[in-house]
Amino acid sequence: MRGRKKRGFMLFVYLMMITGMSLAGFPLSRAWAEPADTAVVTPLSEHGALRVEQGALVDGKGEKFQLRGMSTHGLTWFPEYVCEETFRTLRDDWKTNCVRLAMYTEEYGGYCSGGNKDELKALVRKGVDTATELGMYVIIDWHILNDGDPNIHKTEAMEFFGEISALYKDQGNVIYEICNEPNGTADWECIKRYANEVIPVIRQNDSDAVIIVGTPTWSQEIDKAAEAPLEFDNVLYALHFYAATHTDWLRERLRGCAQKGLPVFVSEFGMCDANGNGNNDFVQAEQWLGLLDEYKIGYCCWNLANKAEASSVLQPSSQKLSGWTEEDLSESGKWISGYFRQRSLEENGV
Ligand code: IDC
Repeated sequence: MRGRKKRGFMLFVYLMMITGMSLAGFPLSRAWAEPADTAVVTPLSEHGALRVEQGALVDGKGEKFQLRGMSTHGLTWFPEYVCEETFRTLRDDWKTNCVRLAMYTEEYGGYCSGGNKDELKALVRKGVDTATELGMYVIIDWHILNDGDPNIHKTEAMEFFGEISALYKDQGNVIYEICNEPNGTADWECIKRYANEVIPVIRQNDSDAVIIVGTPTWSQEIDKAAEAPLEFDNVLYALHFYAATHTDWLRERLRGCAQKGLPVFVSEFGMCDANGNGNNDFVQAEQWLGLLDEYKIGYCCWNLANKAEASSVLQPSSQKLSGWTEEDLSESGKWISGYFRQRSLEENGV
């Protein structure tokens, strides 16, 4: 319906609403007069498509916006958590607004090392579609790790992102993370070469998609990106930390880059050691998240699984996919779910 026709119809509906009458002359039900279900207010319906402006991620209203959420473990290893009931608990109980889908490229029968490509893509689609139904933001993470240089699997990355971005080109909630943690010989020049080829593949389908780019040394050297940023807009640079390993010195680096106006995103962090295990350091974690909240930088916590390691938020004994209680949660799970809730309470009163 366009132009005059649409205006005429809207005027008619408006008159009915203010007079409280239906087409048949009966009073309008509440379902007509008001939104039927207040739960339809979702992170996405409230904030819309995101973009990067003056060094910060902003929402549809142009206000600084923090993504907060959980990262899955490797999709191949823990596919069961990619489902509606899990994501709903993360949205409604943990008060998060985004999910990161970590698809390893080498480890664990990864996408480029013998993994079943069709099954993995189906899981990614299930994750994106589930997040979309719930009005959450979703990050598609090309999880390089052992394969330290993203150029090693560049051709596959270009194929993958070309295919997947064609599917989601019209959606404002899908974010592309093109290389989790470059390391080893992959310096910033290497990463830029890769990004300069992969980003246009996504942008060809979705010209304003937000894209996260990993930085050298397991996504710690954001300063290298600050010295020589990419020439694309709507790009965020990844900083990863593990609170028991990375402390003041990395926070100082973040401060420096944030003050220079570099758009940073913490697409992965843990409260424990960088090996994903060991002891949690909640004092350091609190300092980290406090700083990120101060700068309104978003973050995703590693990892949503029940593996026997400190970074997994669920106890190995827990088989539940949703509605977790304290007994289901590991120490890190209790802490981070509490943190998410507290932030939501402070910001939104719920
Ligand atoms: C770890 C997992 C662990 C798995 C290992 C594989 O927690 O179960 O055996 O990967 O190598 C990262 C990586 C992330 C790591 C995590 C903890 O992005 O894949 O997950 N970590 O080591 N960077 C820093 C820490």
